[in-house]
Amino acid sequence: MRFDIISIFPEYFTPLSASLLGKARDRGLLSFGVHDLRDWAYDRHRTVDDTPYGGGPGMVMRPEPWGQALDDVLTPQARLVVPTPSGRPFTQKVAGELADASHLVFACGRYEGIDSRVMAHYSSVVEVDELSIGDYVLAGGEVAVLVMIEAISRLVPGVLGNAESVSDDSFAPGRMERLVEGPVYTKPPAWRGLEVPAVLTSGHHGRIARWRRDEALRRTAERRPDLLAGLDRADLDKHDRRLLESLDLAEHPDPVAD
Ligand code: JEK
Repeated sequence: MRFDIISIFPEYFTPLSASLLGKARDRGLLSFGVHDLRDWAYDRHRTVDDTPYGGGPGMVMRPEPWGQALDDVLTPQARLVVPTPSGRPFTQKVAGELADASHLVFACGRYEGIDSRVMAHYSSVVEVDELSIGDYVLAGGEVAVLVMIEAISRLVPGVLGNAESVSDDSFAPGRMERLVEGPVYTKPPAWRGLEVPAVLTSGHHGRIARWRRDEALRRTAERRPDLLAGLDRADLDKHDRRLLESLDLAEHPDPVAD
């Protein structure tokens, strides 16, 4: 899979050479092109921004450098991803859809964002996704692109080892869809007076699976009542229902958003 990133701060992307992504690149599974938008700004000061039409605070990115850059970098099979606080939510499902593409181009805005005509124009050239990584305001698209690339890359076949399977992840399609995972433990069996739950060292694989499911349901109810509300009753077995009934599902202060 090929990733191209266009930004006025290309130095933000040095982490792509580290860790999991760096190894996947060295193994030929991923490749990255990081581009400085100012390379396509041809005036004497290499200007990329201007005042907003209609007035208001801040600056907006001018369309011409983006047009020059995207005409050079896009390919017919590419999808264009534009992070923005007003985008559709970037979820595990969206990450999975983007992981099926062979070429992704990311346009990182700064200031108050990119002149909307850029997205309007390229929508008739390639698939364009305006996406948001969450309900808070960043200073630009760069960090959002790092988040998206990390989430997408680990879904590309071969990037994760067999040991780190993707199907048990919170939000992964399957039985854990719409649940967060419960707590995890490793050695030593006792640490500062805290013991690992006995079931995990019992060797009873059935009981361990059931315990993990219970803890996932418990934690989802506690921390993500929004996810619990969206759970399909058909995905719950008798034991799941009994566990949920045993929990105090009284209204807690909403731990998400607001
Ligand atoms: C891309 C520039 C900064 C700052 C205008 C927006 C309501 C008006 C843009 N989840 C996410 N949060 N932030 C981003 C993101 C931020 C960006 C850019 C992505 C390009 N900025 C900026 C203020 C405003 N305000 C909030 C009031 C727009 C993002 C993602 N993905």
